[in-house]
Amino acid sequence: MEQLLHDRDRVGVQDAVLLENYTSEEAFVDNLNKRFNENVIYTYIGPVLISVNPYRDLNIYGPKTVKEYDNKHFFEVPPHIFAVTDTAYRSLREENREQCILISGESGSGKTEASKKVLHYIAEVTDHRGDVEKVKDKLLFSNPILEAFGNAKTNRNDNSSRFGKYMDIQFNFEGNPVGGNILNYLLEKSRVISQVPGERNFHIFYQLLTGADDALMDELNLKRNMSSYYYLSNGDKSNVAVIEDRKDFGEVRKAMSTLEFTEREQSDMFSIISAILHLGNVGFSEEEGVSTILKPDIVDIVAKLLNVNAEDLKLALKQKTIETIRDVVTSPLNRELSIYARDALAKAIYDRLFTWLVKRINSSLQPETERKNVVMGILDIYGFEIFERNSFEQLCINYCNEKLQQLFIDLTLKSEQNEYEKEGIEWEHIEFFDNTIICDLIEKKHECLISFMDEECLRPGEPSDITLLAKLNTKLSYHPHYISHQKADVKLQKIMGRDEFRLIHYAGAVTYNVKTFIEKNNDLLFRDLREVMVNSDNSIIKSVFLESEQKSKKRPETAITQFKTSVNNLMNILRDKEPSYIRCIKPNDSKRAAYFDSHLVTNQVTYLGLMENLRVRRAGFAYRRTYEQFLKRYKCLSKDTWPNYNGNAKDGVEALVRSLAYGDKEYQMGKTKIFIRHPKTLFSTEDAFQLKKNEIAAIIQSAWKGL
Ligand code: AOV
Ligand code: MG
Repeated sequence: MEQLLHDRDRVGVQDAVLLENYTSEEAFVDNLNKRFNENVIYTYIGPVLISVNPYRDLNIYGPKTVKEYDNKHFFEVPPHIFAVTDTAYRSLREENREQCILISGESGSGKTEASKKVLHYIAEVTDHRGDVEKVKDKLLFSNPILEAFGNAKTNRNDNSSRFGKYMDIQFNFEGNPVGGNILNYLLEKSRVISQVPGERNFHIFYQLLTGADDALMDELNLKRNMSSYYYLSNGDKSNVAVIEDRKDFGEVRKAMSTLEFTEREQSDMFSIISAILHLGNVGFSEEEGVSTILKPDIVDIVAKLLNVNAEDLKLALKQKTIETIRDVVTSPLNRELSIYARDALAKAIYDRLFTWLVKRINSSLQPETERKNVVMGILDIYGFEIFERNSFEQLCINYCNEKLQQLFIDLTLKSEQNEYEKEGIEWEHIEFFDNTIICDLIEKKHECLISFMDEECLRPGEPSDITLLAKLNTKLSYHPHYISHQKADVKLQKIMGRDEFRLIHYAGAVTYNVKTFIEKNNDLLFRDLREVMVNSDNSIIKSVFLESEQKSKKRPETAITQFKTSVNNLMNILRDKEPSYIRCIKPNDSKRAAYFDSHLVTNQVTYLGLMENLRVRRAGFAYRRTYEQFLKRYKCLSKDTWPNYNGNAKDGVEALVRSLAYGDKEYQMGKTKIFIRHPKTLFSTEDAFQLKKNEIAAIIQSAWKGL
């Protein structure tokens, strides 16, 4: 037990709570660095797991390691994602408590890999009977499908998730998985139509083009040449060494059959992917403000693939119909608007295909019986983002992180408080930064950023990004966490554009550029195109467009309001579960093994609020253990408990600390645990223990020799 406690010079401490200088960020990062250099990537802050991406295979997830962690107490084994998962799983099984594993961290820090390890561990330690195995296969195989459609190569991560994901695993009373359910959040659909240099479109496009056999290619009217497709043309066309599209495509097809996708469903999906590729190649010219389609035969191909009427589609790309109270007005589009309509269609189709896919996977994951099951949720969601240029997407993502941080504060403080109460120890008030003020600034009814944005988007007349910014500045400048250009000091004004505003998030200040805010928030698809899609004979297209048509008989909700609703639903799902936290950290920006960039790590430690977390954990007592555990390890340090002791554990510990001469303020005795205030007390006890152990070993050895 606690074998790493005494090895702290070389591998650092396994729980940051034991750092002597716990308020120092430098000491904290140093400790991570020390461990990283020894290939130890996991460290705790109390129950919270910190994971530093090693960027190489460490061989620490195999069957031997699973066995080492299976059904072990958290403190008996070194920090590991398996330990956290095991603890959550035991609590679910033995106490019937619903669990959630919350994984956060910036792009490339290892969130998705961590979520897979959790699932992998659960799959390993549960029954291997045929029916259970089948459910686990489905859970595991949902990943390659979702990653094919929802992940892409970015400059930060070759396999970056471009959507947020929450997955429930449902367990029966025996503790075996019987089903699952996935919720998806905010797919980055703009990637379908363009990518920044060095990045790619979603994996599936490349997988299809390299992996499909000739018959399928013919059927889909596709050529293997990537540069034939405009929507792929500005992306990275080089073959990324680590991405094996062809092999991955095979995996996706296998996964689809494991999840019982029909042939028809698969062919409808690939038709849609191909239709999007062709749609991107539809060009327009313009005469006197009226656009014409340059190569109408491409539209014919798109129409055939989507199973819609080609003439209707052509018309819908050139005109828009608006219904007013009195009549219906049709007006022609100019070239720019035709391109806008084309791209909006491509994005809408892809986004809805993705949502359909999640639903389809969920229907495969439904448990066979209706019994009440207990669930363990896994949240793999985008971390806080601060880029050079931050737009609407970053606002949504950072808002979501703000809410998760709020929940985190709430739950960690609450659990500290609960433990103190349960143990009958006096609760000491802890000062901490409450980010409710920022959450309110973004989402509080009628007087927040979201409501003003919606107001402006829905306003008659000609709302623009600039009028939006003016409104935000007027209404929100009073708020301490909102900085307008005017309100900024001279130094800040120099780096802040006039089309920007700045929010002081819990994790730091972020400057947002309002360009395209209105367009992205309105998320408009012209009615003419929607009607064409509703009449499609492709079963997927028809169903997804019909569904959203029915949902939005009136005006559809804006993008950010929809997002707000889903974030708040997520918070409600998480709130009544027992949480486990995994905080992922990226060691460097170049995806390199064995390189620890302290500066970069320090930034992430700030964004993740880890120092605050540590402070809360340390506010009371650094160390706590049950009397049994404490006595078992240290009983040899007192004559009262060694070599023979038959009393109860609490009395034993009482006697032990008396002979170790602990100061009165240094510890408290709870109902089942001892609480120790400072690490140095524990360390001197630990050092004494190591000495004693060696002494005893020497005695035993000489006794052997004497025999
Ligand atoms: P992310 O999910 O946090 O980024 P990933 O989980 O995709 O990041 O990790 C990025 C890459 O780091 C992986 O493809 C692996 O190569 C490597 N990696 C991560 N964790 C480990 C590990 N435990 N052991 C070995 N290699 C690892 V993003 O989805 O971009 O926010 O949107
Ligand atoms: Mg990911």
